Amino acid sequence: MSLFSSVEPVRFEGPGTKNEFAYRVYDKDRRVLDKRMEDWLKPAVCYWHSFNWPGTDIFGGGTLPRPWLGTPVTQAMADTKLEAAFDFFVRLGVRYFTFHDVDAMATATTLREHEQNLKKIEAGMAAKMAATGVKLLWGTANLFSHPRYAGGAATSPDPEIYAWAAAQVRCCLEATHRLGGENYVLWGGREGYDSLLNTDLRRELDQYGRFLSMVVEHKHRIGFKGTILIEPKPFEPTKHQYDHDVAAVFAFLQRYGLAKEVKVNIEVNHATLAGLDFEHEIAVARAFGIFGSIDINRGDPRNGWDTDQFPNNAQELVPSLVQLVEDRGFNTGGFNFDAKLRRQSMDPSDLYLAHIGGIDTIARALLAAADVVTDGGLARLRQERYKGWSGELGKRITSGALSLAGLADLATEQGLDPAPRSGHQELAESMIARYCKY
Ligand code: XLS
Ligand code: NI
Ligand code: NI
Repeated sequence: MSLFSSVEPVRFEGPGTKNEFAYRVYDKDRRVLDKRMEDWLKPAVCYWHSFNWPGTDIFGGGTLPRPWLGTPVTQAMADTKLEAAFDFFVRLGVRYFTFHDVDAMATATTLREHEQNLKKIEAGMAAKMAATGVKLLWGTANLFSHPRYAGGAATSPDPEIYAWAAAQVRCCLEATHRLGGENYVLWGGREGYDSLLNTDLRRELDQYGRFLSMVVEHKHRIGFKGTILIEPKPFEPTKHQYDHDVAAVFAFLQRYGLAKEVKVNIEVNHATLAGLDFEHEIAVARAFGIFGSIDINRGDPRNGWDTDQFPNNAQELVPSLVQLVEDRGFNTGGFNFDAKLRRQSMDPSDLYLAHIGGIDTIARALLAAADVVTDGGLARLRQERYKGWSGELGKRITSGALSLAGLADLATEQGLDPAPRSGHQELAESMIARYCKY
């Protein structure tokens, strides 16, 4: 028995069901193109917001019953939390979870204690995973909550704090590896600044580059085959975060020679905060070959912070899912629900309802995206739009055969007089809308 035992295992019952604790669309074994729905989506529940956040905000205390939380968190509390979390994963019927080191373990004050406590809960996780078949999508170290990290971890002005962070990451990366994690995430929550007046930006970036290189080097040393992921976010809690968006992360990876080693975990809400569309972030990551995984929690268009809401608008997600389907799915990534309940959603059943709604939403978007890709109209529209580039002139330009002067002379001599052509944007948009029927 756990806090989450009152809900019967959630099953697919189809769109007509009256049961709120059933999937209407998410049918894990349904074949979508060449893959099972579950293999396309790989939904994951996060430990942090779901079990480790009591519903506090800056104006008020916890509202959600999470009896295993306290200061400090004892091993018994961590064990109760583990029990409740796995009970939830199994009843919800998801195959993956994600966690931060401190979400799962008993509170530690020294590094030795940290290592021991993480190992203890790792043993508990390993046993639960073996018994249930639940797998780890990614692990990550929390390098932002403890007061020591107020000025950053890898970008801290203090090398002793940097060393603490390194120790935490080594423990968590190794634990993730032993647990068969498919990825390891670094979200640079405080790797940024609140004021440039007291910040040596160049030094901090070099420190961060070195940190990441050490992580990559250690990954290879221990034989971890998963993907190292950076999670871009423009700000919050800091005024400016160095991993601002996918393009900024790529520039950083290139500068420190890590572009082939590290990919990105793109969060919908973070794209919104950066003033970018989620599908833009995916497109940039694909263009640079660094697309990894997704945190599918969304923001609120009128609020300028990470509201971390469960997704509920499938149509909005279809352009992103089209890209995923065009790529034939994730490599090591998945859809992590890095999402928070609202503070008034204090019934244990609310955590189920939130995830069921969110998982059905991504399932709807997947089905629509698969139809769009099968239809082929959108791909044809794009192909047609760029077809000049497969012609002789296009090939000569992209091959590098022409200089600026050579190209200018050619244009002048041939008297080029190209007519503008329609981009058919409205048609493209209606091609998405027409398949949003699930
Ligand atoms: C915070 C981030 C965080 C990362 C993991 O905004 O989304 O939850 O996903 O540290
Ligand atoms: Ni976030
Ligand atoms: Ni996230």
